[in-house]
Amino acid sequence: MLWQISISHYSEKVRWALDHKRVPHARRTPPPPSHMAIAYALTRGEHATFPLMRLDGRVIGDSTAIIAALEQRHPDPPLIPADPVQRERALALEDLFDEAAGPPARHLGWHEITHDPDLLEEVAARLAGPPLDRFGSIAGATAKAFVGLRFGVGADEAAQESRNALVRVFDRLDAELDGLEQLVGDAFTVADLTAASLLYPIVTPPGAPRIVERVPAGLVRFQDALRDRPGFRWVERTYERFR
Ligand SMILES: N[C@@H](CCC(=O)N[C@@H](CS)C(=O)NCC(=O)O)C(=O)O
Repeated sequence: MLWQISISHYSEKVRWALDHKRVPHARRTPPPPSHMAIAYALTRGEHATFPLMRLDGRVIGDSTAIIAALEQRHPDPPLIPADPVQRERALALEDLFDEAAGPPARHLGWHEITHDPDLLEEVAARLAGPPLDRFGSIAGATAKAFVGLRFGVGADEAAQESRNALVRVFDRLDAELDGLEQLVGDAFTVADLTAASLLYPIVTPPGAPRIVERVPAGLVRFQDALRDRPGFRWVERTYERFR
């Protein structure tokens, strides 16, 4: 069983690993912010975030721990290389993109959504699900308050810091790829999966989660500034080839 948030890029990371390994599973998608209380209860206070996965009777929090456990339980096809040097590089890059790309991608994504009131109502209503989705303005106000309090979404200066952080992530991605197609060796690994999934809210490639069709105008402007970068096109290609 996977507990997830549909638009969350950390949930997308785990869904991609599960789909890649063709692991049959059920999914629960409780509306945020109720997921925090559910996560606390399921992990006895250890985790407040989704995704969570129940595997062999154990509830595992954190996408990295979930993929490590999946790799043990369902080794084929592998996502973590067997070669020790490649393994170390793949896991280090997984951590790097988790930490360097995850927070600014989420922050900027929500910043641009909250600056587009109609889109905010639509996104929040979809996330809330029935019957709350009938009250778009209440769902929108609640979502805006939650992301403001929890992730500091609101100020333009903070959004600019996230843009700067994301440009540094693309610099690093371009350098790590160095013109190649995979980040580690010749095979698709957890490093590729993590970089592509955690950057999906910024690149919005076909095949990535889309709960509403429209991309906010502020995000389109940022995409236009990044579009010709090798890493940006690589995220699109990685979705096309492996998702
Ligand atoms: N390090 C965690 C991060 C997961 C995470 O931040 N999940 C977000 C959704 S994008 C969440 O549940 N946030 C709730 C909160 O922090 O209040 C992982 O890799 O699973």
